[in-house]
Amino acid sequence: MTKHRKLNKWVKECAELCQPVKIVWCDGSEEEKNQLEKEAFKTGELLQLNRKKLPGCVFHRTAINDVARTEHLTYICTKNKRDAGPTNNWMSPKEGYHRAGEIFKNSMRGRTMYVIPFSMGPVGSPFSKIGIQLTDSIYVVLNMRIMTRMGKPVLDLLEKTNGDFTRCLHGKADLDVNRRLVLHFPEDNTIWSVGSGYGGNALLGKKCLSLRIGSYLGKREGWMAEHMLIMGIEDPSGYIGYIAAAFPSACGKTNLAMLLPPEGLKRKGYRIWTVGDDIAWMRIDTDGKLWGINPEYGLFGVAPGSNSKTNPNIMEAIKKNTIYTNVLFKKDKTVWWEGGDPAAPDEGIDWQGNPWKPGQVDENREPILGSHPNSRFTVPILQVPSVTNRLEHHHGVPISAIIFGGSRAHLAPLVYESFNWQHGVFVGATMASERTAAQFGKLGEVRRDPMAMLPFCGYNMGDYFEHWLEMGKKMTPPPKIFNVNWFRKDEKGNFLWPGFGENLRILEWIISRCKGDVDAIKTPIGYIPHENDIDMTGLRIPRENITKLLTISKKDWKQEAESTAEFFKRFGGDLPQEMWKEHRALVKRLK
Ligand code: OXD
Ligand code: MN
Repeated sequence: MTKHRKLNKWVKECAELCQPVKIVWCDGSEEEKNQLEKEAFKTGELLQLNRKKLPGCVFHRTAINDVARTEHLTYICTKNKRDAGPTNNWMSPKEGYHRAGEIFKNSMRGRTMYVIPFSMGPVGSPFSKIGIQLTDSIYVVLNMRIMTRMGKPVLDLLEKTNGDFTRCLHGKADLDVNRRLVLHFPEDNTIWSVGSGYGGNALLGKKCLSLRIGSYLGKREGWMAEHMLIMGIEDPSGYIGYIAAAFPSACGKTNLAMLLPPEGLKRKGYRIWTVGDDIAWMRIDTDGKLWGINPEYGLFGVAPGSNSKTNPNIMEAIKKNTIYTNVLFKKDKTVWWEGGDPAAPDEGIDWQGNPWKPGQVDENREPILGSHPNSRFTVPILQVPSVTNRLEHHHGVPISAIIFGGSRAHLAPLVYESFNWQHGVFVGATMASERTAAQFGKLGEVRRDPMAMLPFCGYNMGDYFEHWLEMGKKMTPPPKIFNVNWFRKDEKGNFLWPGFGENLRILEWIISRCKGDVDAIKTPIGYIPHENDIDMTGLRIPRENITKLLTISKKDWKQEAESTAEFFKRFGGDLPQEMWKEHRALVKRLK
């Protein structure tokens, strides 16, 4: 119970629909956590991991058909279809409430409904938003406890201000993919997710609130909710420049956000400060500049491929108080995943709960994986050694540069800078990645993912580009916008750039550009660095690699311009004219 009348009424309505045996208001305390874990150990929802080697860590397996976000079951429910735009699935609010309501009906019989008050962003900051999630999953409560600021202080604040909140109703129902829906009602500030226990579908503060509802609120209230990491780059003088960077899912945002400076730059005094690895909320402050916060409080990262070389900071962070999902369970009650360290154990229980040994193959002679490719760890961001000390700062950090990136084997140079904000918005709107062997579909096929927001924009993407353009006009001055491509290959198919910590060399150039310390070469697509301006201290790669990495083929870019025109046509009259203007200007420069 709460003094907040609207909240009480809504919880009551949801309970009438779902019929739980009991309602528990979560306070976020340590005792509550222990109690929930104990219950979940009893039912097998969670397994206790080795208390000595992984103190405070627990293990969870999702249902086998419930291991990733289900974009085809994710909808934006607005009165007018036009407002969801051509890139979102749409349903009318009436149909949405009806269809999901049928699945929610009586779905919590015999279960407890937990009420989770949570704040995205520091509690009480004018940048933050409060949500209340109702759920019948202990796993979800424990994850929300890490991923958000959760519990009594949030409820107290909501009561004190009698404020509004995002209504987030979640239920596992029967975890049947045919009875699963993830619905967003931006006009009602409401999210209904039913039939999935997977993080991206079930932790409603993350993609659903912070990006889909957040982007809608951002448009309405004049700020930006973006699928971006935020990091600070401290140079030897002690100056910290902050960047926000958008990459499509699975392009290494988590690794970049907490990279370890390579030896040569570390010795000079460079340091990285991690603000966030997935989501940025950015506003114009009283100084006319763009400031950003990470609304989350934890990381929900992909385990496979994480090891002490690719991301030493995360390996340190996940040694305690971490929830592991769908990884390999080892005999000594620790965990392992493909591409983890050390090498594969002799045996274990795989993510599906079957006995596992390395080298086993299935009936198609494909290796049987110990961990699911989308297996995850949930860890408090405060455990990351490189975490910023400004996490609780109510205004966040000043953003000097915005970076877009994708994975292009041949087209895009290692880095280029847009001519101005409007051109930068065009660069973001045409962002793309090529499919790798790990993805379903034709190899090398280009997938457009504007600002890495394609699955996460809660309204018409044409209006979203318009909003970006409007924001640019209000800032004095707006941040510079860059594009990076760590994934360029030579004729033989070898990567030209080592990536990982070495990416700092490019971030260093970007910050230098923002400070006005270096000039650059003008090309038809934007400004690129003089080769000598990239700090190569301690990195030995052939000089010709750098030349190749910065080459711009007019022929390839003309082809790219044709492909972006095709993409733009999907938006019809909803696309701002400025985007076509930038397109025409690019084609002209390429002549
Ligand atoms: C994520 C995603 O899980 O982008 O962060 O899919
Ligand atoms: Mn993401």
